[in-house]
Amino acid sequence: MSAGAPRPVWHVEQAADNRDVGSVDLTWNNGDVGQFPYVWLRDSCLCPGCYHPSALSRKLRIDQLDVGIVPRSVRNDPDAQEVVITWPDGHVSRFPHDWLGQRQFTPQQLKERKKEQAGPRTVLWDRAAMEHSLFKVDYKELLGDLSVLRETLHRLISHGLLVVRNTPIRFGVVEEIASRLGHTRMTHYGKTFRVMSKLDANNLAYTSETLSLHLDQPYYEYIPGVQMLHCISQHVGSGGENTLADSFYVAELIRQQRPDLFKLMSAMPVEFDDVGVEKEEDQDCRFHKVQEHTVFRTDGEGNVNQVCFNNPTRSYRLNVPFDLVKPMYEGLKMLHDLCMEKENHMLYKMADGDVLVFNNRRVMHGRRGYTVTSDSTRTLEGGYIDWDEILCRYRTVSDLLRRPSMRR
Ligand code: OGA
Ligand code: NM2
Ligand code: ZN
Ligand code: ZN
Repeated sequence: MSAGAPRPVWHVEQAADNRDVGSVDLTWNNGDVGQFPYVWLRDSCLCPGCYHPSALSRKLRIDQLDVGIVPRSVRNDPDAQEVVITWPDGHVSRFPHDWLGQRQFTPQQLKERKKEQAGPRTVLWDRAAMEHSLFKVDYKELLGDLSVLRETLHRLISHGLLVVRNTPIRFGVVEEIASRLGHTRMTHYGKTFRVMSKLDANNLAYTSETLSLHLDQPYYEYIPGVQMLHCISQHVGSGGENTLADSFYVAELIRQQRPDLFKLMSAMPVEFDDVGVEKEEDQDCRFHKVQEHTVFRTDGEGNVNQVCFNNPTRSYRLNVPFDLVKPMYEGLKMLHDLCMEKENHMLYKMADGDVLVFNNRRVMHGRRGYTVTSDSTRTLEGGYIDWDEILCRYRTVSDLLRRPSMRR
C-alpha cells in the first residue's frame, strides 16, 4: 500500500503443466517457481466473457465453474509476456506475466499481502512521545494538497491522533474535513453534532461536566472509527482542556503486568446502552441502543485493534458470572487509571479553529469541566468517519500519487 520504491516486474521464463499436482508451474526470471492451481486459473480468466473490464469484476459465475477442471494445453508467450491456457471446451485464457507474478500462493507473498492489507503500521505512544510528535496540519494545505492529505491519513492510521489547524470559525467545517478524509457517519446524534452545555442534556457530553477518559458510542455494534471535534468557541480560563491517551499502548502494559486481567477483558463482554430522544428541527428522534463488546478486541495475530470503554454509557447490567464481577471492575479501573497516569496521557487545549481528529477505537479522550457564563459557552462541532472510508481514501490517494497521469 505504500507509495515507496517501484516494485519489481515479473517475467515468466518457462510454463509447465504439472498434472501430478494439478497446477501450472511458472519459472520466473529470478529462478523461483510459482505454482497456480488449475481451478484458480480458470476462475481468474480475464477474457471479456469472464471479466467485466469497466466494472473491474468477475462475470464468470461460480455455477459455471468446474472445480476439477484440467487444461488441454499450457504455453508461454514471451513476446506478449503472457501465459496462454486452452481449456477442454476450447475456451482460451491469457494471463499477463506480471499479473500472475503479483498473485502467487507462496508463503512469502501471502505474508506480504497481509501486511499490505493492514496498511501503515501502528505506532504506540505515551505522553512524552505524543507531545514531541503531535501532527499538526494546516486546513488549507489538507484541502488543497494531495501529498499532505496522504501524510495526514497515514498519520491517522499509524498514531490515531492529529490536529487540523487554522480552520474557519463556523459550523460545517467538520463536514468539509470529513469529505476530504472519507465521509461522515450518521448516528442518532446526527450527521454532525454540537457539543455544548444544553438544557435537559440527553448526553453527559452536552453538559459542562468533566468527562473522564472514554471512547464514543460503544453501544453500536459497528463503533464509529474516527472522531472529529472542531473547536468553534473554547472556554476562556481554566477548563475545557482535552485529555488524550493511547489505549493500545496501555493495553500492552496491562498484558505485561496483569495477563489475567488482559485475558478477562479480551473474553468477557461489557454491555453499553444509550436511551433517549434527540430533538431535531421538526421531529423528536427516539433512540434505544444496546450492545456488548469485550474491552479488548484482538486480530488474528493477537494485536489489539479495538478498545471499548465508556463509563457514562456502560450499562447497569453486567452480564458476567458472579465470580468475575470484581475482577472485571479491577480490569476496567486499571485501564482507565493507567491511561490517566501522568506519563501516559497528554493535555491539549484546542484553540478556536482547531479540529482534533482521532481514532475513536483507540484514543481515550476526555475533557476538563468548565463553567458556563452568561456571555460565553464552549462550543464544538463533532462528527465521525468509519475506518472503511479512511482506508479507502488512503488507498485511492496513494494510487493517484503513484500514477500522476491518473490525477484528476
Ligand atoms: C464527546 C467528547 C470532548 C469535549 O463529546 O464525546 O468527548 O472536549 N467531548 O467536549
Ligand atoms: N456525542 C457527543 O458515546 C457517547 O455517548 C459520547 C457522543 C453525544 C455524540 C458522546
Ligand atoms: Zn474467459
Ligand atoms: Zn467523547
